[in-house]
Amino acid sequence: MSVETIKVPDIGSDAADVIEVCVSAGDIIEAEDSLVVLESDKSSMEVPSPVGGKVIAVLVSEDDSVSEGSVLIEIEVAGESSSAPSVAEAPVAEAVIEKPAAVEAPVVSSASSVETIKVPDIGGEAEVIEICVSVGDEVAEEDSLVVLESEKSSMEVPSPKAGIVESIEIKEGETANEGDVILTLKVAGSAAAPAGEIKSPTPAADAKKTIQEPAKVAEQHQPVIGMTESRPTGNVYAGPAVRKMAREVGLDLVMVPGSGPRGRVSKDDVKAFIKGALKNKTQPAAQATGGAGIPKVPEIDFSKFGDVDIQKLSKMGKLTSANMHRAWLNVPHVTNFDDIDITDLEAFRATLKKDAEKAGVKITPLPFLLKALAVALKANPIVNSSISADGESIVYKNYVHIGMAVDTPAGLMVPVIRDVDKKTLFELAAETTELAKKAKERKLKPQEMQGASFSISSLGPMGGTGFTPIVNTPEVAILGVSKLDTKPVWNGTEFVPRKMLPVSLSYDHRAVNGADAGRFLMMFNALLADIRRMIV
Ligand code: CAO
Repeated sequence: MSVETIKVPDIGSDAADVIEVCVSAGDIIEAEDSLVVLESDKSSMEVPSPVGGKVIAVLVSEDDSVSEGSVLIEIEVAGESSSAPSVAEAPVAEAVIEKPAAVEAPVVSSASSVETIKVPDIGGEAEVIEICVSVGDEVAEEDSLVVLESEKSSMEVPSPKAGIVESIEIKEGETANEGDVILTLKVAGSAAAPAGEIKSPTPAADAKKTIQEPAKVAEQHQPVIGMTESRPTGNVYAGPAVRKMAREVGLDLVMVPGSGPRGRVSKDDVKAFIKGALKNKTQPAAQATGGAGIPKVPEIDFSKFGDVDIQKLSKMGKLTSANMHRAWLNVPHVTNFDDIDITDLEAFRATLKKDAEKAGVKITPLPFLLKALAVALKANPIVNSSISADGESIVYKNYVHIGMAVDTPAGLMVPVIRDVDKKTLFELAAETTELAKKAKERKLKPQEMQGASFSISSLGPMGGTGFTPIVNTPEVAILGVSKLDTKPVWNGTEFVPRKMLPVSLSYDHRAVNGADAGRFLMMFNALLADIRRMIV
């Protein structure tokens, strides 16, 4: 056992701020894991551990100012002490320069409008591990051109100017030294620029900008879904150990959302991404259609912006979340909207109140909606179907079981009213009340939540003027019901007040097309507008 003390290496600047501490006391780390990220006025630098072991003391905090030789971390190294570097100095010399390139960086000279970009001072030989551009590419200022890596360090060389890549003078795998030509760049709109102007290194402020933008880079993951081969990893904020790990498994780091501060990609992010990708691969084809390659939303520490409370999701909440996500990813949703004139229905409902009371039930508009749905579903069987798991067939159901979304303190539950087409209005009223009560008291049995062929989500008075419900796949459609309102309706000669019920039908466009949905909704509308049609 020995204790290694890691100090700040030569950072080419008098002082630097600790902008990130990547380890805590007690952490077991491997050689090359990042310990801290330092940022001077000119550069950003990750200090990797030269040895594996246990962190026993972290001697700096974020925002501390440090300089060459300041003590950062103490690491207890397992095994014989003689095999490890004595103390401090050795690892200091091995510090990784992660993104300082813009500062010292590209040595540039000009020939008319063509700039020659050269390898900056990287403290010795480095291997070209990645060329991030191709001939003809249009690059913006600070876009990464190449990634260089020495035995212990990794560095991105950003473009000092916007322009078009004219030629690339190095190859991946080659060894590069300071002054070697990387590429030539035709600088857009600067043909008249005097040669001397572009010789000046990229200003420090710009360098900082490059360094401080990895969060943006993380956001940029969004549009690259599915682009596994073509995007360079150059713009990814990750340390050399992580890059090495990604290279070893052939992973393009641009695909991996970074969960670290400022979007930094960690080894854990890489592992989680690979696990997720493998899981998606092993899922049945029908389920895997949506999830593969969807990048994770970057983790944000909201407490940085204000006081927060964190509450664990209930089992129910997690289940709902997973179901919603699966449905959203797998189902191409379309929603049709309609307003239904239920003035006459409401008048009839009022006349039923006493009878309903006698029968011990409460009659809301819901049982009417269910009855009309049953008729419309039987007449439009595609809306009451499912796509088979292999995606090869449509399964038409000769039963009408309707799932009813119920808002409960524990979350959303969807008990199922079976054989809706065979039940009376009062039976449906009694059953919806009973199932909603059971849901709210968490007394539903699993079988009472299974087997729906269609769903309804009645937000009623809370429903506003319309919403787009999510199809409860493998069902292919769901009806959303919004708030009943009295509105002026033109009857051909005048505007008259009518009770209008807004509804929305979301459907799986793989099974139900717009005309199917339109026909269904027209029929449903007509049935409710004149409920006598239900017995026709
Ligand atoms: N517009 C205006 N008022 C309506 C209405 C509508 N569309 N639908 C029902 N109402 C009225 C009812 O008539 C009742 O009025 P009274 O108390 O004056 O008689 C009142 O609103 C409350 O009705 P209810 O909610 O008790 O009964 P319901 O049959 O309409 O609905 C249930 C039952 C279980 C569906 C409902 O309670 C519920 O939980 N809805 C929320 C569903 C949900 O969360 N969906 C979202 C899922 S996706 O996140």
